[in-house]
Amino acid sequence: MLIDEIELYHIKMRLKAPFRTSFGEEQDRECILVAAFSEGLIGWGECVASRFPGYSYETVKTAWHTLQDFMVPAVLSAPLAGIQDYVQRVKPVRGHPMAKAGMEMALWDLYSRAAGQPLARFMGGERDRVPVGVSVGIQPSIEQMVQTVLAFRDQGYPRIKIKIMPGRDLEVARAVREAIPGVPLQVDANSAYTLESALIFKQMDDLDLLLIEQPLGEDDLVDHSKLAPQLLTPLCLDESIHSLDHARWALELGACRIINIKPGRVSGLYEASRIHDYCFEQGVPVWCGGMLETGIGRAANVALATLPGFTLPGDISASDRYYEEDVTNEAFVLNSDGTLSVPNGPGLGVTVKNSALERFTLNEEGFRVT
Ligand code: NPG
Repeated sequence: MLIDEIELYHIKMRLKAPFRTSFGEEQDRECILVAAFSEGLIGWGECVASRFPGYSYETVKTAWHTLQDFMVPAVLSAPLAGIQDYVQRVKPVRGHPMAKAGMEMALWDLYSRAAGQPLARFMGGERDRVPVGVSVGIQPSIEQMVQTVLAFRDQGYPRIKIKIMPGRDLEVARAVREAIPGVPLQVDANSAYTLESALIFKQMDDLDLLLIEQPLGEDDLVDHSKLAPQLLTPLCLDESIHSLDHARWALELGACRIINIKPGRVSGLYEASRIHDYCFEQGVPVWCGGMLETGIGRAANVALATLPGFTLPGDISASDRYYEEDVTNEAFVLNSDGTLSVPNGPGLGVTVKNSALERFTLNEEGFRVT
């Protein structure tokens, strides 16, 4: 496939409510949208790097540079033989998984559109609905956390995740557990602790949590492997897993029993599906994480979550959980059974609303074959 043109859009969208984690607060979400043009078709991708390097070292600016100087030339230099060809071409670029993944998503959209198939089918997924949950940021008080969780429970979210940080952990989790007995609940620390805090996590064993996500440092598989056997609750890794090798190492070390897969964190849907396949063979449950995506990235996450090993509900909430207005014409809506429906149109199955894109765009640039 010959890609004739790539457009990059740096966009900024106001969240309905600020989203606070152990590494900071976001009120406006910034990201990069990638449009790839070929043979009259357009494929869209979303690069999830944020404005601030708190979750990962990548930012909108580093991703723009990496896309412009390396991914765009890799794609425009010669006709592509497929997704794997792209993956090989960008392999020499060390790191920068979110930039790689944003471009890759646009190519997945293009290739599945060209095949006339929904991306989910193109990737081998079989479900037409995927189970989802909601992720609730750190709130100003325990009471506000409980109220926010109850409101999401009442909206029909069947699984709740709450963010925790030092000083706002056990008591908050206990209050939420008491408010929603029996509802699947998990906590996410976003790497905010060290092994010295093991006791806090041991005390969480009484709360019947589905999992504890990324308690320790991103590069700390060793201490995770020391913490995991001290707990009854399964540990799940997010920030620590950037590739299939990381997943294998973490499982071999006993550093986790569950893996959160985010396409942006692992260089794209290709590596994401390889991690899925490996975990599926090993009987290790996986679930799809979220990064407050627009309708574009959300559609890709929904497609990924149709693969059979995604047995736990994803952080893939309905569009109205995040934004008053999305950049896509189609919205994802929560079904009464706590799922999102998989779009059945070709590719990602969503289309870009040009008027919204124009309003949200801070900067745009086009690149053509010269
Ligand atoms: O629903 O998309 C969502 C948010 C899920 O909690 C969520 N994401 O650490 O997993 C995370 C967190 C996140 C959000 C990370 C934004 C980075 C940026």
